[in-house]
Amino acid sequence: MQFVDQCNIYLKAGNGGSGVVAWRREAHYPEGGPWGGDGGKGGDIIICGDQNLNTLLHLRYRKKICANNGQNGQTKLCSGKKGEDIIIKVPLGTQFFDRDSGKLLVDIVNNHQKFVICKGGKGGYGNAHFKSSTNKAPTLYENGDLGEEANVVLKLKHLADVGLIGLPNAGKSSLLTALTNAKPKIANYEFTTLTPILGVLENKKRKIIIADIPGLIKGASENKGLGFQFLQHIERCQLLIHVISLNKADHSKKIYDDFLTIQNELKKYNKQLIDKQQIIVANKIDVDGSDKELEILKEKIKKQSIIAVSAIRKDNLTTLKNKIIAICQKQKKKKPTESSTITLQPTKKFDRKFAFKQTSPNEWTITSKYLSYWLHKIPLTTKDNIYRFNQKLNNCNVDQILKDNGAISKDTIIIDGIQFEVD
Ligand SMILES: Nc1nc2c(ncn2[C@@H]2O[C@H](COP(=O)(O)OP(=O)(O)OP(=O)(O)O)[C@@H](O)[C@H]2O)c(=O)[nH]1
Ligand SMILES: [Mg+2]
Repeated sequence: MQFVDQCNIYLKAGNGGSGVVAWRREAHYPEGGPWGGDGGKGGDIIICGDQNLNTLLHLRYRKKICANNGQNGQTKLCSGKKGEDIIIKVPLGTQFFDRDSGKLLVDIVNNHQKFVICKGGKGGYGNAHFKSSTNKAPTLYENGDLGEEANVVLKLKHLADVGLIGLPNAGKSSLLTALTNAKPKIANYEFTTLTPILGVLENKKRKIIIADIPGLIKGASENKGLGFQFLQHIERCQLLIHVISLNKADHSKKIYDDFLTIQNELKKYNKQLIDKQQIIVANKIDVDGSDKELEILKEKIKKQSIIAVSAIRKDNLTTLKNKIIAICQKQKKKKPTESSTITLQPTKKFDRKFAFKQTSPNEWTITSKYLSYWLHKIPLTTKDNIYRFNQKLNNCNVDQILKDNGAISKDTIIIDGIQFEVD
């Protein structure tokens, strides 16, 4: 199976549907009044943690994911249908970053954890909404809000509790098989494991997830071999198990020197990795001459205790299991980190201050989020709507501010390419 742990996607939530202008025309209701319904809300884009997924492969070719727009309102006070939400399932440990700012938007760590990453636009009101004692037949209506959009980078960093590291052929996958329910490929050649594989060590109190990653070699931190690109998957482990083969045939130099090589590569990747708690496992104790190699290793590595095992013969695995469980039980369960929304379209909360520039002798160009928002929202197609937008201009005191800066009556104002006149 292919393994993908990073991808870029453009996300766009649905736009809200527009409200409509409609009139009640029925027998016995000579002045039926406004009857136009509101637009439906645009679909949200929601991400959801799924413990059955292990890769981002299903998203690799999805360059763009868009939710449906809300339907426009209808006559007889009928609201438009809501645009359907889109749920994107991701493996646990997937982080979403904003591509432009690099900011972490959300970290999905729990099964079924949901997060609305792009909110669908609210539907616009139809004319029935605007009926009042002073305006019994309004031709007021609104467009829906735009759905939020975002360019995101997804990075999968597995949430295993324990990471298995070591040279190729050390017996990492054999150990994973012996300790957990996983069935990784095992073979007597280097780089048998090509992608991270997770296994679960069942235990009364909690499940312990163990990650097996491709073997590391000298120069891994300069991208030699395979393991380095996968080290991100053990970044969040609390415990690392460094597996060393006691079979001399697996080493081109002294076993202790190979041990140092791996420790060095870890340090070069990220200093935090080397500070993690480690168990050193000397594997293949069943091989002839392994006793002697173990003695030498113990002599050299005095500071840390070494657990000697045979993954194949299952020697001493209970001791190892108990030690793993003892360490992991001290750890707290991971909680979702604080997540933030990308609020690209905070409705109506825009600052009323605006920027302006005199673009020719009698022409002023205005930039304002508040006015742009309302210009999108209020189609200038009915008298009432034009009047309503004028009120928005007055809210910003546009005429007065421009006049204070030299504008005169009948000068042109341009907002988003649309022309207005100074009063
Ligand atoms: N004699 C003996 N051989 C073992 C033991 N554990 C693993 N092996 C053998 O060592 C070889 C490599 O084992 P793997 O488990 O594939 O090693 P790995 O560390 O996952 O290797 P890569 O995936 O290439 O990094 C296989 O032929 C295993 O059968 C053991 O305890 N004793
Ligand atoms: Mg392997």
